[in-house]
Amino acid sequence: MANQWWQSAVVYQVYPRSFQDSNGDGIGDLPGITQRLDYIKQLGADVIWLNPIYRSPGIDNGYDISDYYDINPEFGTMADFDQLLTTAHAKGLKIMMDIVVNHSSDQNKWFTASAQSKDNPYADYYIWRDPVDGHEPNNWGGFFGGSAWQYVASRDQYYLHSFAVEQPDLNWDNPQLRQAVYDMMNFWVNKGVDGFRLDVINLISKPESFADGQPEAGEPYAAIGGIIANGPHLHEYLQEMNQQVFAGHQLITVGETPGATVADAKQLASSQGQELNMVFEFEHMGLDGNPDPALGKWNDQPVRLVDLKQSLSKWQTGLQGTAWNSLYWNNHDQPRIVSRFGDERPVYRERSAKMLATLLHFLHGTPYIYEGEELGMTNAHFTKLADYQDLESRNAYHHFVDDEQVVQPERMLGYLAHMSRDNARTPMQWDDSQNAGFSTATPWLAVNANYPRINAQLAQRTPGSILSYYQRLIKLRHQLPVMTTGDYRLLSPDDAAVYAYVRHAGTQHLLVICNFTASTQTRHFAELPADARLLISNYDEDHEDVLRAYEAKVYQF
Ligand code: TEU
Ligand code: CA
Repeated sequence: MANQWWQSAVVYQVYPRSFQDSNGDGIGDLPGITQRLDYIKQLGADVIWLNPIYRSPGIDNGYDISDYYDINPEFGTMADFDQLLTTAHAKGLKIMMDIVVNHSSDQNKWFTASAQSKDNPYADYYIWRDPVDGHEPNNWGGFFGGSAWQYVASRDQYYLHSFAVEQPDLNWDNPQLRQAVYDMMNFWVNKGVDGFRLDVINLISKPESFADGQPEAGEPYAAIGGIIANGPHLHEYLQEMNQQVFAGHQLITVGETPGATVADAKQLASSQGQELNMVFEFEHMGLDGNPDPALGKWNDQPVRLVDLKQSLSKWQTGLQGTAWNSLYWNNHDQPRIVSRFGDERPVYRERSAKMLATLLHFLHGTPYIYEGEELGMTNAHFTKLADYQDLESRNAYHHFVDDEQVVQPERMLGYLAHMSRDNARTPMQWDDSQNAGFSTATPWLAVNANYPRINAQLAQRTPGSILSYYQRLIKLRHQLPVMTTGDYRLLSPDDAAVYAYVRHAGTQHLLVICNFTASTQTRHFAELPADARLLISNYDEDHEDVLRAYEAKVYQF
C-alpha cells in the first residue's frame, strides 16, 4: 500500500463551542481557536478536525445546519474562518471540516421550500411519505427518541428525521440533491480545507422498503439505526462523491459509520481509494452498553477487557493490508475515556490515562485525540438534569423516567453521569483562573470543578505530565514507520487484566503491554528478546515481569 500522508498523521479534534471563547460571551469561537493553534502545534498533531461551524439554530449543537455556505455567528464570520485556515496552514496544520449531509436543519432554505408544496424545485430534497390510516407511515423511531416522522399540514405528508424533529433527512436518491451536496463540498475544497469528517454517512441511502421494524421489548418504536444503515446505494453515492469532490486533491476523509462492520469498512475505507480513507466504527464504544437493549447506551458499568481486546483486534486484523483504521477513545459524543475505561481517582488518573494513550497510539491506523484527552480531563460529574444541555441526554431522561417509568430518577442520573455526551463537552481546561481560562463570562456549559488540578498550564509546567506523554507518543509515530505500517498480533486474548500485542514490519518489532487494573500483575512474555529496548513507559523504572497499577510499556526489538 502506498504510504499516504494521512496514514502517518495524528488528528486533534476541536469542539469549537468548548475550546476557547475570545469575545466574552461564554461560547467558544473561531478567533479563540486561532489563538490556541500553537498549543495544538506543540502537542505535535498534524490535522485539526472542527465540529460543525456552519450557520445553525443549534438544536443539536451545529449538527442541524441551516446554511452550509455560512458561519454560525456565535463562532464568528467567514473572515474569521479564512483567518483560522490561513494561520493554521502557515503553522503546518491542516483543517478538516465536519460535513453533515444525512440531514439538514428544518430552518435550511432547502427544507422551508420543500415543505411548502409537492411541486416546487426542492419538493424532492427530503423524504416525504403520505400518512397511513391517518398516522405515521411506519413505526421507525429516531436516535433521539420518539417517532422518526413529523407531519406537515401544507403537504399533508410526513417527513423522515432520523435524529431530532428539527433535523429532516435529505433525499439522496434525488440526483439534484446529490449535486447540491457536492457543489457545497467543493466550495470548501476551493477555500483550501484539507479534508472532511462525514457525519453518519452510512445512513444516507435509505432502504427500498419502508416496512415496520421490530421494536425492543416494551418500546413503542423500532430503532431506525439498524434499519437505514448501509442502504442499497451507499457505495454508489460515495464513489460519486469521491469522483466529484475528492479526486485530484490530497484530502483526508473519514466517515462516521455507526453500526458498520469490518466487511462494510473494507469497502468504505478500501485502499483502492474509491470511497473514503477511513471510517469511525462504534463496536468498541458499544461494549459497555446496558444488557437490556431497550436501554441502549445508558449504563454505569465498566467494560470487560476481554471484550475490548476482541473487538479492537477484529478491526486491526480485519482491515490489515486492505483498508485503513481510525483510532479513537473519545469524541464529542462519548464520555471521557479516563472515567470510562481508565480510573479517574486522583492516585490513578495520570497512570491510567497514559496507559490508554499507549494502547491506542501503538495500534494500526490514524489516531484521533479529542480536546482535553491529552490532559486526562474527566467526566463532568453533573448531579441534576438541569446541568445537562444535550438533547439526547434530556430526551432519554424524560423517556425512561417520566414517560416509560422503567428507570428510577437517581439511577438515570447515574447513567447520564457515566455516559452523557455532555461529559465530553465541558469547556477546555486551560489554566486555574476563573472558568479555567476558557471564558471571562459564564460558560454555556459548566466547567468541570476539577480544573484547578487538571489544566493545560499545569501540565505544561509539570515534567512527566499526561500532556508531555502524548507529545512523546505523537513524536514516536512520526519517527517510527513500524507504528504506521506494522502488522498487529494480539497476545493472550483471554487475559482479563493485561492487554498485550505485537506490531511488526520487516526486522522491526514492538511489544505493547498494558495493565488495565489497579493491582499488580505478573506476566512473562516469551517473545521478548534479552536485548529489547524499553521505548516508552508510564513508570520510571522497568520492573520487567511485574506490572504495577495501570502500567504501560513498549519494547522495541
Ligand atoms: O452522531 C451520530 C451517532 O450515531 C451517535 O454517536 C449519536 O450521537 C448517538 O447519540 C450516540 O449516543 C453524529 C454526531 O456526531 C452527533 O453529535 C450528532 O448529534 C448526530 O450525528 C446527528 O447529526
Ligand atoms: Ca465567543
